[in-house]
Amino acid sequence: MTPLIVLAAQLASETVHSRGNPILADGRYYSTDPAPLVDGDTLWILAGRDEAPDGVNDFIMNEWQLLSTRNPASGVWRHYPAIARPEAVFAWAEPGRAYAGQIVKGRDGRFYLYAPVLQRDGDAKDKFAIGVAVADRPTGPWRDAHPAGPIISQRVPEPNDIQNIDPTVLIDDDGRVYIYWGTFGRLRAMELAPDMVTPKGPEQVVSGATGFFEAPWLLKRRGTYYLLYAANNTGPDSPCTPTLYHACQAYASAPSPMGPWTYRGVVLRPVSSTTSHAGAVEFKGRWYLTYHTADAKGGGHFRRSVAIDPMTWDDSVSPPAIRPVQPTKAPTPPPAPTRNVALSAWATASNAPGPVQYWIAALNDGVVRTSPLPPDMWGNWTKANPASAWIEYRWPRPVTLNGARIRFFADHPAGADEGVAPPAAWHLEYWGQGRWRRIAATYPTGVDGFQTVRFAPITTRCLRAVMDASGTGERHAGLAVEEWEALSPTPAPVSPRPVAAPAGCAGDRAATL
Ligand code: FUB
Repeated sequence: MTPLIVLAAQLASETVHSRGNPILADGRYYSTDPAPLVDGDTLWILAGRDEAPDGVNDFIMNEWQLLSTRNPASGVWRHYPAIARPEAVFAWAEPGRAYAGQIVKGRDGRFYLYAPVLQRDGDAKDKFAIGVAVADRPTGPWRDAHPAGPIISQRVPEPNDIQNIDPTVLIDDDGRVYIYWGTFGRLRAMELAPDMVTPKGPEQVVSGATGFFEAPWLLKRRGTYYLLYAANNTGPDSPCTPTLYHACQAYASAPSPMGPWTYRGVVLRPVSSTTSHAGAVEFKGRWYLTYHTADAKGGGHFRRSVAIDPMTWDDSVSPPAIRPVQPTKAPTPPPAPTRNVALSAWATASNAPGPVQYWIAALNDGVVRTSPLPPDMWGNWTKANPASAWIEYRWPRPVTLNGARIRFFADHPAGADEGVAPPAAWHLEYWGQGRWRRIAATYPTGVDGFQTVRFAPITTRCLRAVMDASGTGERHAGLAVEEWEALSPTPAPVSPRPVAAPAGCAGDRAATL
C-alpha cells in the first residue's frame, strides 16, 4: 500500500472513548456481526454496519467497518467506519448485504477477508456466496483473492441448496485451513488449501451442534476445537431461548477440526436483538467474547451494535468448558421515578407458556418499537383462537393503582375473525377480598398507540387485563399486546422485578415464564 493510501485509511478513522457496552453507543454508526482478530499487540474487530432506518425490519448493510484497541478494558478504540464494500472488492458482487465476515491472518503474513455477499449473475436460487479478499493490513485496501468468483455458492465448489453466509475460518497448528459456514439450521464445513482460498472439499454436512441456527465461530484451545454458534432451540424449558426469533450463543467441542461435535452448553443468553452473532479470541492472555445487541441509542433488531466481555474457561473438566459470559452494559443513570409499576411486576397469561414466536416479558419491558416483531409482544395467535384471553401482573407486595395504559397490536382490522385483531372488548380485574373484581372504567380498543384507562384507586397484588377476541361464532382473531403499563397515583423509583414468580393471588395455575 502506498503511504498515501495508508494515510487516507488513517484519516478516515477516529478515536472512540467507550464507557462500556456497546462500544459504539451513540447511534451514529451501528456495528454488527463482530469477528475479532488479534495481530501483535492489537485486537481488531471486523463488523458489518446496520443502516436500516428506524422501523425498517431489514438488514440494510452496505459496508464493513473495523474497531481496534490495544486494551479492551481502557475503553479506548479506533473506529474505521468504512473499510470495504461488496461491489468495490468483488467485481462479481452486487452492492448491499455486507453480511457477517471474518478477517484471518494467513501464514504468509497477509490478511484474508471471508465475506458473504450477493452474486450478481448466475442461476442460483439463493445468490448469497462467499468471496475471499486479501490485503496487507486489516484496514485494506482489499482486493479479490479469487477474481473468478466466489469460493462457495450454491454452484461452487459443488452444488448445494443452503444460504451460503456466515463463514468462519481456522488455520490449524499444522497449517491446514478449515472453513465452516451456514444459516437457517444448516451448517457446512470444508477444508481449504494452504493458500487460504482454494476449496479442497468436499463440503461436509455438520451435525452435533444442538440447536444450530447460524453464525458459527471456530476456535482451537489446548488441542480441543470449539464451535460457538447462534442456537434457537426454543421453549419455556429450553436452556437456550424461550422465543423462536431470539437466539442464544451455544457451543460444541470436538477432538478434530472436522468433528465429531458434542454439544456443551450455552455461552451467552439471548441478547436484546433477535439475532445473536459472536466471535471469541484470546488477547494478551485473556479470552474475550464479542457479540452484538440492540442496546445503542436508537438501536433495534436491525440496528445492532458490537459489545465485548471477558470469557473464561473451566479447566477443571475435560475437555475444558466455556463458562457462561456475563454481558455488561455501560453505566446509565437510574431510571426516573415513574407511575408505571408494571416494570417491577411478574407477568403471566391464560395461554402460558404460549406460542414460542411471542414473548411475555415484552409486556412490561418498557420498550415500544416502531415496527415490532412477534417477540416484542405477548400474543396468543394460533390456527384456532379462543374467544377470550387474559394477561396478568403479579407483585410480591400490594401496589396501589389508579390507571393503566395498554398498546394492542393488530395485523387485521377490528371485527376480523382471523389473524391478530384489536379486542372486541376488554377490561381490568384485580384480586381483592378473595375474588377477581372488575374495575369500573371506560376501555378503548384502538390500535393507535397506548389506550389509557383511569379508575378510582385500588390496592392489590394481582391485576388482569381480560380481552374478548373479535370474530363471530366459532372463529376468532388472535390477540396481541406490545406493552401494558399499570399506573400508581404518584411516581416512585422503579423496584427490581422479582427473580422468581410471586405466588398467584387466586392460588391458581402458576403459569409463569
Ligand atoms: O447481519 C446479517 C445476519 O444476521 C448475519 O449474517 C447473521 O449471522 C445475523 O447476525
